[in-house]
Amino acid sequence: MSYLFYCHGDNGSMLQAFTQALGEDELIQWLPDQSFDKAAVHAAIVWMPPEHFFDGLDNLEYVFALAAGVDQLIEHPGLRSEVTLVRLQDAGMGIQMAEYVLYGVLHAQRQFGLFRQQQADRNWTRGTGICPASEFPVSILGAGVLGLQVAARLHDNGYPVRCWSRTARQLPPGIIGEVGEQGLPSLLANSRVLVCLLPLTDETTGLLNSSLFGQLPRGAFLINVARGAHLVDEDLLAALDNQQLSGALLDVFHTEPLPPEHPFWNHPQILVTPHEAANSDVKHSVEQVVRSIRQLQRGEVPVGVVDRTRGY
Ligand code: NDP
Ligand code: OXD
Repeated sequence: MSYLFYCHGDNGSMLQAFTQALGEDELIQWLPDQSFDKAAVHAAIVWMPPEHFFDGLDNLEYVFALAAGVDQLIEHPGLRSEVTLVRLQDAGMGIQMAEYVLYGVLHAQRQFGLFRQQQADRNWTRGTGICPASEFPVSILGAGVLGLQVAARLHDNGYPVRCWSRTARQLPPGIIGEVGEQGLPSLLANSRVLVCLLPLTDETTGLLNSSLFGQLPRGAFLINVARGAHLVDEDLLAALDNQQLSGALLDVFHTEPLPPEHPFWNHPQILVTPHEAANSDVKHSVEQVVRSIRQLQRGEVPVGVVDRTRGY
């Protein structure tokens, strides 16, 4: 079987690792205007494929996403809905995501945003007291592969943690779960920091808006590491202006790279990072995809098959 490969931003290491791991199977690197036997391609391995990537791939059965989130693939106009989509699970991202979120939570809890502004003004004013982690609750929207690892790290660091999911989940001891729309108000009311780790779906697009911010305690801090389209940008700016929120750490944006004229770049209460909260690791990604390929060849169902009806 032939596998068509495209990984945006790959420096060659992902391509080389897949070529070695697939052995007998042919890996074709997708290049613009390159001719190859499209009929022989039954599977593709991709991250951010270009617009015409899927053109003419009439026998395509499987797409392996080199990412945890598959919103861009689900929305890709060239990808037929009957093609089975398999995503990465963790692949080294859980640990990195937990570190990133912990940094943001510490930033909020220890008032580093305030001290950063004071430093700019050479202003030596001591804080209003240090709130212990045990009195600084953090909530995570999403109790999936990454959300649960973030939750465990924050819990280990002494923060009370709540997680929100669509369906009831078995959670590790000490972590409170809230489910569905009815569970959201009490989670929000108990959040000094709100972390978004949801997949982008019809239900979750634009969820981080004025109405949701209004249900958080005054002065709460937002961390968005999921997708830019979860956030209504103007509503965040308004919530910072009226001090409903004290700050935000954002890794993902409606348009990436974040356009130079975007107000987030210069906002004193917003920290911007370039979609770097967590990167999939080459070794784990290749092992996981090749394991899934072999499972499918044996007629088994691999982990990470996307349910298109729920959108993740
Ligand atoms: P999972 O699919 O494992 O987890 C998703 C979680 O969200 C599940 O708990 C799910 O609920 C919950 N959920 C989905 N829809 C709803 C809803 N409508 N209401 C309430 N809860 C909902 O995903 P991962 O943890 O692997 O990844 C999460 C996202 O993180 C990715 O989709 C991607 O967008 C983002 N990401 C960002 C990275 C970065 O560098 N910034 C890197 C990697 C991922 P249930 O448990 O009931 O299914
Ligand atoms: C992902 C990402 O979804 O990097 O894996 O955003």
